[in-house]
Amino acid sequence: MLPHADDAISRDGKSLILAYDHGLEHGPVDFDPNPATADPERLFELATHDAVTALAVQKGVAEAYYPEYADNVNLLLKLNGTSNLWMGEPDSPVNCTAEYAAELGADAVGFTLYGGSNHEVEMAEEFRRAQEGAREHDMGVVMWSYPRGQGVKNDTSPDTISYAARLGLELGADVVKVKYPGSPEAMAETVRMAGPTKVVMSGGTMRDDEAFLRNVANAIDAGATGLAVGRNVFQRDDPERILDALEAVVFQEVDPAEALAI
Ligand code: FBP
Repeated sequence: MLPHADDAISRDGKSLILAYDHGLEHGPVDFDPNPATADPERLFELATHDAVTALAVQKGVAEAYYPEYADNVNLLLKLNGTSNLWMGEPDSPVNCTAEYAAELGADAVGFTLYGGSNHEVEMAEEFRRAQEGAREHDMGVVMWSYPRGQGVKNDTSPDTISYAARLGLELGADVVKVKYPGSPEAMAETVRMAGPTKVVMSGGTMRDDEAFLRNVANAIDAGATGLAVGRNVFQRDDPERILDALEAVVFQEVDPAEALAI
């Protein structure tokens, strides 16, 4: 990683990446809890919230919607991604080059690596191309580091998650996005293994606002620099309200209960 490479998608060194690649990764079912979110425009509007430091989308969504929001939203372009229709060993086809991401105005690129999959070797080689392409165009690199597949017994164990974070450092990511390893102690070890690569916590679906914010606060106390979140924001009835609270927790380090009362 290079110093400051992720500045364009950070605020005071912290990040709140709004992830919106679910239409590809999971399909329309993810929009059911809040049907308005099937319209990418709704997410671009949410991404103008002060709390959001970048919006992560696939190429097609960026082509269609980003030009209108280029002045108000930082673009994190996912370069690979796969649909939920694929039933084979975890893999993620490359859908976009770093060069085209730069042409679209991306501030950073995102890339999923499934360490432990039978496709890890090819994916690592594809990541190399993406990472070096991003360097040529001064874009930050965010790795979605999700060990899974035949080589992985437990994809959320502390050892697996700290290894996932370490892959981010070893392969040259500026920011590595990992699942929460279950405890603040395990998160602290994950952050230690990532060295100068920043660690952001990945989302999931938690319906209890305070419990969700408490996990975020614990991760930050343990040294994570923020989160990359999708469903925990856009599936809520009032996504703006949780973004207000996240802004207080992530950037002002306000206690979660207090943040919800603001
Ligand atoms: P959520 O916050 O909604 O969990 O999204 C984070 C994310 O990494 C998305 O970018 C991606 O679409 C999804 O999770 C992939 O999740 P999985 O592969 O675990 O189903």
